Amino acid sequence: MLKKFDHEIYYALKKEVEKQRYTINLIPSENIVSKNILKVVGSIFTNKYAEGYPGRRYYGGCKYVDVVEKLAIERACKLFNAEHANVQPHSGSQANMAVYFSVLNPGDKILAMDISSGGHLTHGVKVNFSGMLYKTYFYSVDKETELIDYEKVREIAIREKPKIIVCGSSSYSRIIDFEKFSKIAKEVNAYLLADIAHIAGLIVAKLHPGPVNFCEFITSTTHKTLRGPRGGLILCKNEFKEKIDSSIIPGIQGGPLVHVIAGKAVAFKEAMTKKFIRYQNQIVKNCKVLCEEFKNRNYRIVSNGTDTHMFVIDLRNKKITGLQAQEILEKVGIITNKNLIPFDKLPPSITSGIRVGTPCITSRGMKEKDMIRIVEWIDETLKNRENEKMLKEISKKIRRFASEFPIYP
Ligand code: DSN
Repeated sequence: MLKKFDHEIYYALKKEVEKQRYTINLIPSENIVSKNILKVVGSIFTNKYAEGYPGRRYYGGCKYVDVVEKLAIERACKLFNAEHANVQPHSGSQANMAVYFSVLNPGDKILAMDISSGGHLTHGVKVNFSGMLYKTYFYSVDKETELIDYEKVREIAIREKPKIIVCGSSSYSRIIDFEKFSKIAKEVNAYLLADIAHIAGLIVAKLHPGPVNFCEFITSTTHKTLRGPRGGLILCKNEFKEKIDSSIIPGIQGGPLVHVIAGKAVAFKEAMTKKFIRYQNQIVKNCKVLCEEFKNRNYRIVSNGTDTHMFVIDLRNKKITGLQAQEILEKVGIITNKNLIPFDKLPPSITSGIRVGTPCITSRGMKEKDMIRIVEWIDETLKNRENEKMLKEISKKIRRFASEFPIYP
């Protein structure tokens, strides 16, 4: 029994379960997996080594592992209408690394969105391998509209001639026009990589246009809107199949996490159901209400709205930093993450904003009317942040409210 053998880990797990049950999680990159996914990810597939690919492994005993990985590949291709899928990346970062390693040489140029506009560490940030190995150039959102300025992207692409252009983001809340990116990439003879980690579920539900017809490479995580286990995924055209597969192994990974691949396969199957499509629609409906409610209470939303599952709130007019807001909200049981706003003057460790989203709370069954209450509590908390008594009251209400929604959907 874990409780007896390792009480410290048992205790942390018990407290994490309580925390997930009694709090409201607005982190847009997190979600809640189904019991079926939990079951396979916690299964004895974790015991198995399976370096290689189905039918060509470096280990014996891979008969059932092959079944699992083949199913995961077939389902991923069907779900996204892709020619080839590699389901082995341990994370989104590994997926991006494998794409770069498959077609770039050290010193080649990458053009991607800058981090304060919504880009990701692996999109060429200096402190990341992608910024260390490659020459990186960034496009930003427009200062006024805070939308991607495709003309500017084109200008930089023509000037710098990158070998790859990356589109996709961690905090851009608007539709990304993959077709426009594709035209720019073709004009400068660059590869196009769409990192759809955040919006993969929305793409499946056709709530966001899909990139398959426009990009050589697509990377994703499987645990955000897609609601699978923590992991990565690469989709590509058949012509890049060998390059991508050998980029993962032997290039950058060893043994695949078979238990996680099994979880991915189940998640892809779940994503083919009508229930999943309804869920995605509800995510977006909830997010719009959440966003409008913040606007009604005089919060400035980056780009003035959202088309997706998330948005970033600029807190400067509330005289509070992202870090302070994150901490005070956590105190009452609302989990968010501090986030840079475009052209932020504060560092990433402090930030002027917070990022919020609805995948997790929608998985728990919360609806539009619940969004209104959540914004009310956030607003009351930030306004009364010095008032301990008031914070305790709010915290009790949130605990009672959250406990009504299941954490095992
Ligand atoms: N950590 C992810 C997110 O929160 O968006 C990106 O890697």
